[in-house]
Formats: sequence, C-alpha cells, structure tokens
Amino acid sequence: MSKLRSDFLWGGAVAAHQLEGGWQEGGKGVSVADVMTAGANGVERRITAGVVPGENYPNHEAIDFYHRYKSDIQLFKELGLKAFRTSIAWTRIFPNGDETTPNEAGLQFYDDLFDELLANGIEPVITLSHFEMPYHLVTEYGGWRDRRVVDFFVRFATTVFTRYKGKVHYWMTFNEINNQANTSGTFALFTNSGIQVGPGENAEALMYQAAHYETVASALAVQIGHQIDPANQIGAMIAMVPIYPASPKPEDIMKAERAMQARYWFADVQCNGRYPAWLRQYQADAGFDLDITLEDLNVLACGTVDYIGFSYYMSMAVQAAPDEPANYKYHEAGDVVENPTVERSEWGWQIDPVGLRYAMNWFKDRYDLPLFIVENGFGAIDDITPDHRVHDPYRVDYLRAHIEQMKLAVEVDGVDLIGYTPWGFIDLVSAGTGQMDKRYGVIYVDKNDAGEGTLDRYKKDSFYWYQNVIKTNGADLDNVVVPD
Ligand code: P53
Repeated sequence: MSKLRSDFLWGGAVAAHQLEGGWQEGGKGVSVADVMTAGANGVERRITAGVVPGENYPNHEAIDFYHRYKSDIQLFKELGLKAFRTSIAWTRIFPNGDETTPNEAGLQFYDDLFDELLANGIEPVITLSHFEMPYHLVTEYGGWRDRRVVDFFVRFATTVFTRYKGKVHYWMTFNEINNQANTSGTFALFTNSGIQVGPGENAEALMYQAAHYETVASALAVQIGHQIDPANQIGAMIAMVPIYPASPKPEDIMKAERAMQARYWFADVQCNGRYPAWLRQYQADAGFDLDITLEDLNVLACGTVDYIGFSYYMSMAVQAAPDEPANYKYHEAGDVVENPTVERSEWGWQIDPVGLRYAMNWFKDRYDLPLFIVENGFGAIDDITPDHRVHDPYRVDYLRAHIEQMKLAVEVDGVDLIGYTPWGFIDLVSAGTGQMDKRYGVIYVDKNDAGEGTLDRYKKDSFYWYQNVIKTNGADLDNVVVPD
C-alpha cells in the first residue's frame, strides 16, 4: 500500500516555449526564447539581436503543441495524468510586455487549453514565467534590472489570475528563480531575467538586483492571487541541486554550506519573507548599489508562498580552495568538483536519487511547507525502431530510482508532498541546449536536432511503465507491460 496522498498529483511537466511553437500565432510577441539558436551537447545556444533570418530557432515551432494540444491531451489522458504542468507564455497575453490591455486571442488559447484539460480530468499546474519574458522588455528596459518590469509582471499575473479563476488552482511564479545564482554563463541571467551583461557591468550585482525585483513581483503576485481567489495555491519554483562537501574537511563543509546559502537564499526570501543575514552582509561588503526599499521588505514579508515547487535532476559537490576567502564566496563554475560516488548522464549531469530524498528533508526542515516535485527526469538519446517502438529502460531506471526515494521521504520521513510531474514527459526542446535529441519523454516526438521529422507522437516503453505507476498510485514501480 502506497502512503502517498490519495489525491496525489501524478503528472507531467513542460513549458510553453519548449512545446507550443506557433511563435507568431494569435498575436504572440517575440520572447527571449525566440532569439535563442539551437546549440548542441557542449555547445552553448547563441542569443541573437532579435530574430535574424537564416538562423535556426528551435522554439519557433517546437513540437507544435499550439495546434495539436487536443490530440496530445487524449494521449495524456490515456497515460492517466492527473496534473499537467505548463506555463503561460507572457508574450501571448502581453506581446511586448508593457501594454495596458491584454491580447484576447492569447487569453482565449489558454482558456481553451485549460477547458480541454479539465474536461479530461487533468488539473492544470501553471508557471507564470518560465524562461520566456517578452523580448521587448529586454531591448527597452534591460530586462529585470528595471523596476518598471515589476509592474508589468504584476499586470500580467493579475490578468491571468482573474481570467482563469476557478480553472487553475496551482500556480508558481518564476521558474527556477535561483538558476541565475550561477552568473558565470550568459545563459541563466538571460533566460531568467532577460539580462545581457554589458561591458564594465558586474553580472553579480545585476543578478542580485533582478532577483530582488523578481521576489518582490512574486510576493505581490502571491498577495493578489490570494485576493482574487483564496483557493489559489501559489508556490515558489526552485532548481534544487544539493551541493555536498567533497570531503569531511571542515572547510569543505563550510564551502558547501555557503554554496547552499548562495543557491537557496531565493527560497529563504520567498518562503520566510525576509533576506538571510549573511546575504545582506555580503551585498554590503561587496559594495553593490542595490535598490532594495523598506516598502519592498514589507511586500516580501506579506507575500510568502503556499508551497515549494522544485526541480530535481542532479547533485553537485564543492571543495574549498587552499586560500578560500573569509566570505567563502561561491563560484559555481569554479568550485564544483566531480563526485566520484555517482554516475553521470551523457550531458554530465550527476545522477543521484538519494539526493532527492535529502533535498526533500532539507526543504522540510528549513521551511516546513508542502512540497511539489514539478520536474525530474533523464535526458537521453533514444533510438526509434522501424515499427515506432522506443525501448528506454534507462529512463525507467532513472525515474523508478527517484520515485523510490520520493516515497521514502514521504513514508519514512513524513514529508508532505502534493505531487510529482516528471519533466518533458512528451519530448520537447531542451532549454539548455535547444536540442530535440536530448529527450526526456515517455511520449516520443518525431523531430530531430536539425528540425526534421513528421512531429508524429509515439508511446515509448516508459509510457506503459508510468501508466501503471499512476494507476497503482506508486505502489508498483516494476511492471513494464508493453502491448504487442
Ligand atoms: P534541459 C539547468 C539545470 C537544471 C535545470 O533542462 C535546468 C537547467 C537549465 O537548462 O532547467 C530546467 O532542457 C528547466 C526546464 C529544462 C529542464 O530543466 O537543459 O526548468 O525548462 O528544460 C531540463 O535538459
């Protein structure tokens, strides 16, 4: 007998820009995802200055969910999904981001989508901003470095809370808001916050400013969302990558502690409603000139989240340097060392199912809020046979091992868990690389990195496995019954 809630939300997760396509349909504006080219394993995506003819932008068509959602939802229903996590593309509602009236065609699209889900017994779980802010806000305002973007976001949030009242109950504000703690690449700051670091600018100061405005916008959205419908459950969305000390050496323990603080202060602010002391001290010592007002601090205190949504793919390990500074400043790119005790995926992501249980306990102890695993999964190259079969035991192994640890966290450790929505349960465009061939799905989509394919959908072996997991509410993780 499984001790998961009887209404446990077994689901699947995606994001608008990674599956919808239809980038110019229904009055949609250009988003940051629309100006990112296709990369490859180990090859970064490029950010172009607007949409440049001749470049390959994989999100423009994605998997064409925009036109195929009705038949896709029939597949989701067959899979047995109880919840479908997606995002609302901000650019469908406010194409430029700074308009005062929303775009009705965009609002109607999500009305139709949510109605179709609900008619098929599937609960929508909605992220307001998932790596897809309007590109116009980048060119005109410099992204989230500008306080005016708070107002634009609040207008967007208010519009959709009002419109979808009664249809959507589970919301999250900013996807993986803490990814930008890693300021070493250009990628996270741009996808999270629409920020491109100019010459002479300090990426870290920009990150702290943007993240501050985002947490303020998030707290305002929580307050407004509750006012509009007290039944709304509004969560944070945190990229949980536990960071372990590479050894029991005390300096390594302290290094890991600071790394965790540096990655998860976003959750401190969103869950506790206040900045942690170490961070205010660090920001002051660094001399960052940040616009953080008393009124903002009050907003943060009054807009704490109802639950913690989080993604979990991997863990990392860090080591202190011999000349580690007193503040143990965390540089993700430089400080992370290989953990020899775990395996890695083809993309170098360290596979660590126990880390999921550890993370759930860590969240529970630190914030004591309900949790929702809104992403977890294994990106891999799949082979499809001539009769359209995909034998993917590696994916089943990954998901099974993580679900086992998730169950232990609930059954043995007493963690309150709302649901589990594995990432990219239908193949889609990778956020990190723009690839199609880095596949997470239990549903195969016929399209490759070059953009070729029929876009037809096929059930992988893992589809039947997950279908049975859902049917047994997680009690049977072993059977894979693939029909002939
Ligand atoms: P892709 C980095 C580390 C952990 C999660 O990632 C991440 C990223 C960004 O790449 O992103 C989340 O597609 C994100 C999804 C994304 C998914 O993980 O790079 O919320 O949008 O697709 C998987 O393999």
